[in-house]
Amino acid sequence: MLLATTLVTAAAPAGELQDDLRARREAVSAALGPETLFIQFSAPARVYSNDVTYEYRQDSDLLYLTGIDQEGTILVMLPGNRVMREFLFVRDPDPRHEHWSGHLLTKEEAREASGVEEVRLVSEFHAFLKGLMNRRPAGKRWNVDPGEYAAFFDALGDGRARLAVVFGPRPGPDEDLPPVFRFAEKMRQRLVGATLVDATDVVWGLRQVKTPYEQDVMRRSGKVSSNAHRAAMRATRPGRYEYEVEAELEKVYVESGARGWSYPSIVGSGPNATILHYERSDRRMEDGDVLLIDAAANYEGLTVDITRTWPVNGRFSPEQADLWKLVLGAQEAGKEAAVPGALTTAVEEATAVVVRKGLLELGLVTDADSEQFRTWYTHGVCHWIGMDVHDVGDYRRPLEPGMTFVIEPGIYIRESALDLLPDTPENQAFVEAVRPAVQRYRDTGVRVEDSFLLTAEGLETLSETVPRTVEEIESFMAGQ
Ligand SMILES: [Mn+2]
Repeated sequence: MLLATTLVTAAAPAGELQDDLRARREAVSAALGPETLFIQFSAPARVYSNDVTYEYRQDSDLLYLTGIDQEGTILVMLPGNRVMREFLFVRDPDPRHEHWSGHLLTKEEAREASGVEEVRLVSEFHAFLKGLMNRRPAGKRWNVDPGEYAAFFDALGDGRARLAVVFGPRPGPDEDLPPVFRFAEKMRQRLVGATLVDATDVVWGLRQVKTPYEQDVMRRSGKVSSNAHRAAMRATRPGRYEYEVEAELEKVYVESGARGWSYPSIVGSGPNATILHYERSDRRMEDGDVLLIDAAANYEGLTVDITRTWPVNGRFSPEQADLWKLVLGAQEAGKEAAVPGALTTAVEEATAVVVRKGLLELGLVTDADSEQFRTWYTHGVCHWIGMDVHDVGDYRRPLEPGMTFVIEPGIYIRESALDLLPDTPENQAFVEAVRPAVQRYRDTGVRVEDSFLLTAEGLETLSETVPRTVEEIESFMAGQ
């Protein structure tokens, strides 16, 4: 409920967000056309244990279009309507619920927070839909302007109407239908005269290019997460536990007004730095380890994504510095490739060129032109960021100003990676040749990840204040 509360208490500039939300909805409406009914549901609460739920996480698309962070909210848009093109359904007043779980938005508060003029109670939703199906809508303003819904009703009568929802990824034939698919199926049987259309590309395509308002929030979000990384760097020393550093990191989120993390913090020292999604954070950090932290806050509903790897004792060993400089160089190459009109695959490819060559120089591969480098360079490096840390958006779409993304090359020297290779004569020769270098670099993982906003002038780094080079990190950790 944080976002909605923030809006009502006007911590954000009054009206700026609401203007943005309105423009987002208008863009969706324009793309869907006047014969379409668009419906977007909020996310359900999810059970953590027995009668305890997880902290509520709103559906990103509903949040994007309404700014309402409350369960039981539904957005309906009828772009062909004359006046009431947007309807917001919110939970009915419930004093007992408010006693146990806090304030529920009144219709007026929901109207102010979202900028949707027509707010109704969710208990009216089914009657509203039944009215649409029968071309005789319920609602107090029906008699005022009987032609309000004419465009949609005419389309329904002629069999041209469309029901649009964000389907998202399709489930496999043996998987259960997600709720939006079940809803669409019910509607298909009852909303005679309408065909189902998928609004995923429309909504996710919009989310892919951040509005000026969102860009400002991304900058603030980047600052909070950058401060957290700095605090974590300063809190690191031999003998402390990973969870102690994690506490210092996440403290910065909360005291900055962020709700918390946007994904569970990855705080891995020593061999744990080679585990991509390490979550336990229970190891004692030793002199000579690196610590890899991949973490970011959910701030006003938007997140960046930052990773740094630093020496626990404040000084990189020669081997650690070799690998760190290699990923920094790869990231630099990726940044140069991240220009308007380029594809993210070009960014990936630019980093790989540097990594292939660097691994050959370190003796970790024997053939820079082969796929050997994938033994140590195991994941993609460029993804969108926004409301979700791996944000929605088409990777076939060329980069354009307003897009936000990360470049995150990482190298992980796990000896066991050699055991995964198919047992062929070529691989046996490869394993034999690289074994000494693997011994030298074993159990070391390094990843550098910065968050970027592409502007017409070039890349803006949203994580700029986090020390990055060997020299920057060492002098920062020394307290200089
Ligand atoms: Mn990432």
